[in-house]
Amino acid sequence: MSVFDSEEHPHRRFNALTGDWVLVSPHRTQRPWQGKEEPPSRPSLAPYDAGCYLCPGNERAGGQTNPDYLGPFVFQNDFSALLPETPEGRHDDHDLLVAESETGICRVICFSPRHDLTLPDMSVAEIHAVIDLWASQYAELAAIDGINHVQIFENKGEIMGCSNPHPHGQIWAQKTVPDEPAKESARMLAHLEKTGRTLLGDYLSVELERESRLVCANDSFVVVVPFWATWPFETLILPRRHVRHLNDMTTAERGDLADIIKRLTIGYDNLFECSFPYSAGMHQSPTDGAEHPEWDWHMHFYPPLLRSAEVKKFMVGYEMLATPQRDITPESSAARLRAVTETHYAEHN
Ligand code: H2U
Ligand code: ZN
Repeated sequence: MSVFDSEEHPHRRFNALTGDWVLVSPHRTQRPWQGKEEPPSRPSLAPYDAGCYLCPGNERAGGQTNPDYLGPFVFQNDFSALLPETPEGRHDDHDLLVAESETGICRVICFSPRHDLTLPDMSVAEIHAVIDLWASQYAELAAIDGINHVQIFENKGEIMGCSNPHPHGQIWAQKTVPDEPAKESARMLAHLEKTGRTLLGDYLSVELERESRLVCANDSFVVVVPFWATWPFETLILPRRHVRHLNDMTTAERGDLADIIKRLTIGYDNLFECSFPYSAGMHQSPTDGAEHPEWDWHMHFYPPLLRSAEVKKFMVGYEMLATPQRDITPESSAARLRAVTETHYAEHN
């Protein structure tokens, strides 16, 4: 038997941030593909669309009219999944049938008045303005009694279930800390208690030392394909300094965050020459009033594309029933992402 080589042999990797495992099968990347193929699409859009419910001056489904906004614009989601006035209550008359009421607030953020842009098309200054709005929204929602977690995210692309190409994201703020950040929170706290250092601070140190999973970096942030990545081109933005949430960042750091988001999303678009779909979002310290010294702000990008704009990864079969699995290794994904130019491919001609 030969010696174990993680570039060649099936293995599983531990996600130190959540405690989950992922199965990695690098030997499978050569397998033939006869699955679903769809034509690539970079929709050609007008800067303003009279039928868009997010464009300035247009009416939304709820009957409200958007103002003639010039920069990022936030409004309450007309179809909020969480509502502030839900009565408190609990059903636990049987151990196996437990339910409890949940309260919260859902908002939508338009990143730009322009219907035809996406984050990589926007300037660093324009993305900085979005980050400032994310930061003030986090602070405003955190200050509300009974809001203990604020989830900021973006669904991009039809295949991610995004309802509209107008650049926008969402905020769901709620009473309980949801499962993913709760798992991270517990692991971060255990690491701090054990070592006196933060988990993601230590993780960044080892990634900077190893280099094989680095994608790009600037003075304040580093992008890696995490060691435990599940999605083919999943990435994680890590801060170089201990910051628990956006409001711990200086103005210069927020500018650097805008820069790194622009470069990363340009790289994504270039990888398969399309408007690259993903779900992305940041995790910040819970807003339950505690200090949370264990928490480091970070941002996840979960893109579904596998080998081209036509081939998407599905989490099905073994992954639904057992554990997530990937073929291409995180190290080769990082190498491919590093190699794509930082000039947007659509500007080449
Ligand atoms: P997605 O594209 O990720 O689905 O987000 C769009 C959100 O916008 C969605 O949550 C809301 C939907 O409820 N929305 C409004 O608040 N008003 C509208 O007029 C249409 C859509
Ligand atoms: Zn629009």
